[in-house]
Amino acid sequence: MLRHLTAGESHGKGLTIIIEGLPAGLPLTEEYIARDLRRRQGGYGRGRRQKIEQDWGEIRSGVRHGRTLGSPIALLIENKDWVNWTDVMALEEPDTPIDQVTRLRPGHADLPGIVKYGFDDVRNILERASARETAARVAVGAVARRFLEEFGLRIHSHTIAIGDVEAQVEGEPDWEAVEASPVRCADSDAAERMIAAIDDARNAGDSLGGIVEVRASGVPIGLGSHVHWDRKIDGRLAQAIMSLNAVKGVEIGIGFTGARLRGSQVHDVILPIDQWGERPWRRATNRLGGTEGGMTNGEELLLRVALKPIATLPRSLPSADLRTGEEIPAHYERSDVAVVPAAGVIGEALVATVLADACLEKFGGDHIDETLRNYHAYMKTIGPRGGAAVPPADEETTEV
Ligand code: EPS
Repeated sequence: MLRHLTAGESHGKGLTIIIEGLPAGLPLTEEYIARDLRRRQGGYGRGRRQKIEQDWGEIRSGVRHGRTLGSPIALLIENKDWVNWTDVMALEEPDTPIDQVTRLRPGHADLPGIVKYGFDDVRNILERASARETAARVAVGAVARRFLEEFGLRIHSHTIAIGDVEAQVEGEPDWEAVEASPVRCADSDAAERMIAAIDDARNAGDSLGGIVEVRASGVPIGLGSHVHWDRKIDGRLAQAIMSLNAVKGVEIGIGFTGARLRGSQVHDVILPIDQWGERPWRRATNRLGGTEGGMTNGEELLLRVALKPIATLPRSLPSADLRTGEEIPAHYERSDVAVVPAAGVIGEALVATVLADACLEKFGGDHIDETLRNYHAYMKTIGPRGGAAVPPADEETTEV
């Protein structure tokens, strides 16, 4: 329902994004999108590139007088670094030969990409494989988030590990503390150790990975479907998350831990109506992370994302040269040390994009008012089938 395409190379002119399928009438501004773009660029462990870029999504179409038109939304994010790469990234054949990248980096797209596409310059692969593209995905996610706010749905993320340093966070993290933390971690003691670990890795010419958690609250029951594999919400979320550079694992709820427990220790007991509070069909626990049978179950959505350390290493790993096949250290230009804090922000965007798509599928509508009418009507029907009174749907909610 909500489709998007991104285009752009890391050191080309910029990133181009087209988003299609949002209803008309949704308030949307460039400033709103800029907030998430800025959050993605921050975080301790970033390299020199982020000092050059100041990402801003210019809305080129699909919005008039502050509201969406229902037509495709086109966005442009300029690469400020492009001016330093005009020869290397020129559209035309260069007059003098450009140095080719042939020293393959283990862990990056270099080797499979060059073999698959038949090039002899790895730059033709690495430019698009670069995580620069995640700026575009965050712009899409920001537009999706704006739509989801209309349903009172909120999405946050925080860092739970960098390298072998793990945060101790019980219950709901303090989101303000997360946003203020250089590593986006709610446990300030762990945050200090994470920063020290990043410094150590940088001094050693190495990189670090980690784990982030993405949480979505206010998610209505019944997004996705049990009826077919590609409609299952958990499958769609996992696919979106796994499409992020460096991700090697995704867990929903207690994930792998649940595999070692008994059913009675895992499944979330359904509470009776007198214990529901503001939302219907509440659970005593949320170990399954908000999905059952390929659908959201009304509990908070909990996803954990494992990132491998960045593949570009100042102290290069041994590798082989594309031309000769002989041993040579891997290519190095410049890189981040850790992108775990940024990955949380990108994870939010990916979850927002999937949930916005699923909300459109469920509630439809050509204008946002129609979408919200359908949403509120649905929320009125979801109580006990015998007709007992249910807590009201969030009819007043238009913003978070
Ligand atoms: C990246 C390498 C670095 C990162 C880049 C992703 O770029 P450069 O080679 O220009 O220093 O900074 O990420 C971004 C540009 C960004 O905006 O996140 C890579 O190889 O994936």
